Amino acid sequence: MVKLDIEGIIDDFPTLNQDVNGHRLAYLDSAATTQRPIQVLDAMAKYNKISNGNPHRGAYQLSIRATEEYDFSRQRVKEFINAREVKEIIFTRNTTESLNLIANSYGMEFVKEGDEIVLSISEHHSNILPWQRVARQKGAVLKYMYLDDKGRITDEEMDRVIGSKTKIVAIAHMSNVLGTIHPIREIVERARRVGATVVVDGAQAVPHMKVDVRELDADFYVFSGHKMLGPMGIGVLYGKRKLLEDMPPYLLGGDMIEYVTEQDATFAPIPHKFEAGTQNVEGAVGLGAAIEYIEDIGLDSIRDHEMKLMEYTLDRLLDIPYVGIQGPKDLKSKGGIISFTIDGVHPHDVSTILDAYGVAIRSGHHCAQPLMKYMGLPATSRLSFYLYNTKEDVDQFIRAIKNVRKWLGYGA
Ligand code: C6P
Repeated sequence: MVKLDIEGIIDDFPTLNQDVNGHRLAYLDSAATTQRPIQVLDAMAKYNKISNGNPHRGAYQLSIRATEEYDFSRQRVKEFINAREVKEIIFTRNTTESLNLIANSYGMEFVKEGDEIVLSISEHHSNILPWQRVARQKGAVLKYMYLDDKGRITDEEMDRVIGSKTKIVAIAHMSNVLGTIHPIREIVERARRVGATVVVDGAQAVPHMKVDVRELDADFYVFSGHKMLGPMGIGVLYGKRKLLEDMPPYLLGGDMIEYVTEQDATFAPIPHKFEAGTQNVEGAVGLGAAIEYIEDIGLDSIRDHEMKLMEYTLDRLLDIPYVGIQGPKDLKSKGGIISFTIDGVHPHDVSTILDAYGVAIRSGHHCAQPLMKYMGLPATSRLSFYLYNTKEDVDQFIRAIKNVRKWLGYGA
C-alpha cells in the first residue's frame, strides 16, 4: 500500500491550487462533491481522444474499444466493493437514480399493502421520496428509526421498528449531515430474521472507508462517482444477482432488450436489462481511474488521515463557546463530516462569511429536512474532509470561524 503523502497529493488536484477572494482555497465540502485528480481528468481526456464510440453497437474499432473500457470499469467497481459477479454492478447516473431504480422496480413489484418500509430519520431526500411514492401507491407504511442524543441508532431502536411486517429497510451507511456511520451489519441481521430486503445508500461511505458488500450482506448498495474523485453523471447500483434477475426493468429502450416484436419485448440479462440507452462511458472510465487512485493511496490511509483531521478540528471547535456540534463526537462511529451551528448566526451567513476567507463549506438542510425537523434546527453549517485536506485547511477554517460573529457586530 502506498503511504499517504499529502504534499504529493495536493499537486494532483488543479482546482485546489487557486486563490479565492484573495485567500488560498480551503475546500471543505467533499460531502457535496469531490475534486478530481489529473489522473482522472487525463483518463477521460484519453478516452475521448482515442476511444470514443457507442458501446455494444458497432463492429468497428472505436465501438469495440468503448465497450472494452466500459466493461473494464465495471470490473474495477466489482473488485472495489468485492461483489461476487460483474453482473451485479449496474451503472446509473448517481445515487439518486440508483435509489429510484430500486424503489420503482423492486419496490413497486414486491411491496404489498400493509407492508412496512423502514428508513432512518437521517436519510437524504433521495432515500426518502422514492419510498414515499412506493408506500403511497402500494398502501404500505413508512416507519422511521430515530437517533439517540449522540446521533446514533441504538439496538433498542432497531428492535422497536424492524418487525414482522418489515419488507424493506433503506438506510445510509454514513449520514451526510452528522457523519454517523450506521450499524449496517446489525440492521442486516435483524432484516434477515424477518425476511426483509436491505438497501444501503453508500454515497458518503464508499469514498472514505473499505466497503465489502459480501461482508455487509446488504441486498442493494448504491453510490455516486462524483463523491469519490470521479466525474458527475456516473453512479453505481450493486444488487444481489437473484434480486436483480427477478426485478422488472426500470427504463425501457435501446440496448436493454433481447427481442422486440410489434406488441411485446423480452429483455437482456443483467446488468444490461437496467442500462437502457447510450451510457456514460466517459464517466465510467473516470470512475475507474478514481478507484485506481483511491486504491493506490489505500482506504485505510484515507480513513486514518481524515480521523486525524477530525480530532484536530474537534479539539479546536469544542473550545469555542458559541459553537454547537450536532451528531456523534467520538471518532469511531463517525466519518469526516461535522455539522455545527454558531449562536446568533444563521448558517447561511456562516458559509457566506467563510467564503470571504477562501473557506468552502456548505450550509442548509443538506437535503435532509426530516432530520432538521427532528433536531429542531432550520439548517446547519457543515464541513467535510477528504484525502487532500490538510491541517492548514483546518487552521484557515478556525481563524475564519472566529471572525464570523465579529462580522455581525458581536463582541466575540
Ligand atoms: N449529498 C450533500 O451535500 P447524488 O446527488 O445522487 O449524487 O447523491 C445524493 C445523495 C444520496 N445520499 C446521500 C447520503 C448523500 O449525501 C447524497 C448527496 C450531497 O450532502 C448533495 S445534497
